[in-house]
Amino acid sequence: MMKTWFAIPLWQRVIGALVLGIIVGRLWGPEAESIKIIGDVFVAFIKMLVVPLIFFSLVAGVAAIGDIRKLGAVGGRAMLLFIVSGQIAVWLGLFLGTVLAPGLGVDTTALNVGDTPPPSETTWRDMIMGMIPQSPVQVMADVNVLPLIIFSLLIGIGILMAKEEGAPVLKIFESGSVVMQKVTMVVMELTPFGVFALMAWVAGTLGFDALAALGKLVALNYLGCLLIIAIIYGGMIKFLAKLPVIDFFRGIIDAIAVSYSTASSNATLPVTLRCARRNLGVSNSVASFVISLGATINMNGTAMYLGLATLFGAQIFGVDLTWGDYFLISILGTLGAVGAAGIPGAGLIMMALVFGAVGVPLETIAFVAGVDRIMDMMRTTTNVSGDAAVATTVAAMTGELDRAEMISADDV
Ligand code: DAS
Repeated sequence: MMKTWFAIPLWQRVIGALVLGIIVGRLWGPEAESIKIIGDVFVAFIKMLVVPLIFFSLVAGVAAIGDIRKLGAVGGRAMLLFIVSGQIAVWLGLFLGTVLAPGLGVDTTALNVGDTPPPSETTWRDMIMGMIPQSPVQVMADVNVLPLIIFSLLIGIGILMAKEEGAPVLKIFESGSVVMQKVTMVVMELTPFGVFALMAWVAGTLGFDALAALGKLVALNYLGCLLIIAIIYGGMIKFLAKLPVIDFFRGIIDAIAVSYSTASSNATLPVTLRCARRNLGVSNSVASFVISLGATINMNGTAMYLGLATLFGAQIFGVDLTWGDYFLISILGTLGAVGAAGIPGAGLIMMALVFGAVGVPLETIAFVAGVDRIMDMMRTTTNVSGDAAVATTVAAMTGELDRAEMISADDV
């Protein structure tokens, strides 16, 4: 029985749990709330992952650069493209969430979610001082992710500068990052049970309005990702790398297929590297540096989703957001995407970071967890396509691209 269960791919178990949860919820009605505790346990385990996952995967990702001098021509261009595309992505998510408002019209009073206290009015000075990890352990205890990300980046850079003397510490973070990914995979095995309970709760308590809103959120997630791939990455290849766009996407088709089915940038990494080197003619050094770093910190599909999902949560729970909140979401959404590890469910984990800062109830995570895997598959495809697009563009700009190697449309 157990063998059969685990023989079924997780995403198929999750979708089955989602459908079954909706059916049971519609039949059971509001009493379905009695099994919500199963979903709450699932979400609690997800929140448990935030701090260790960011800390180990970000330190290991930065330290994997290997040589701080690499942060020069190639690294500088890659980081600039990562940051600019990440900002455009998160603002696209905010735009789609504002204009198409997937969360409007859902009456969540039945969920008895208390009014989330609006975040205390913080001055700019407080915000800047709040970003400094004065007490790293306190920052972790408070799950204060912004200073945690800054602390992690500094540790990674410190390891780079320490060179051989930093090697033992680097080993700890490299294995720690692998261990945390395995722990996350274990937690993700709870997904079908959490999804079943949460979808039964939502369907039984809120009915079709809520399900329709979730359907709209999934559709906007896909629309946002497709716009990023077509416009941001297509534009990068056409106008910066000055290469045929169709040849680029043909060259990464294997990485697209693997990223969509695994919902994991890390699992797709070997395929993305092979596509970049073999089909796109990117040099070994640029491909391994930019794509490995990108798999850790360049997640534009996730950044877009964090903007979109925060507006969804604000809409279903009636939280008014100011322009200052939008700006904060754009910063935290980008940093959340930087901190997210390339594993299934990373975007769901990072939602806690953004919601808390603008007063959106964390119950939104439970509300959307049921459909997250379907969205994660597309977010990951977007993230991986972005890693390949930046590597190809940086290689073309620094003379590290062998155009003769590039797959052409008429290749069989
Ligand atoms: N699954 C993550 C990745 O591997 C993306 C996400 O969860 O948003 O890129």
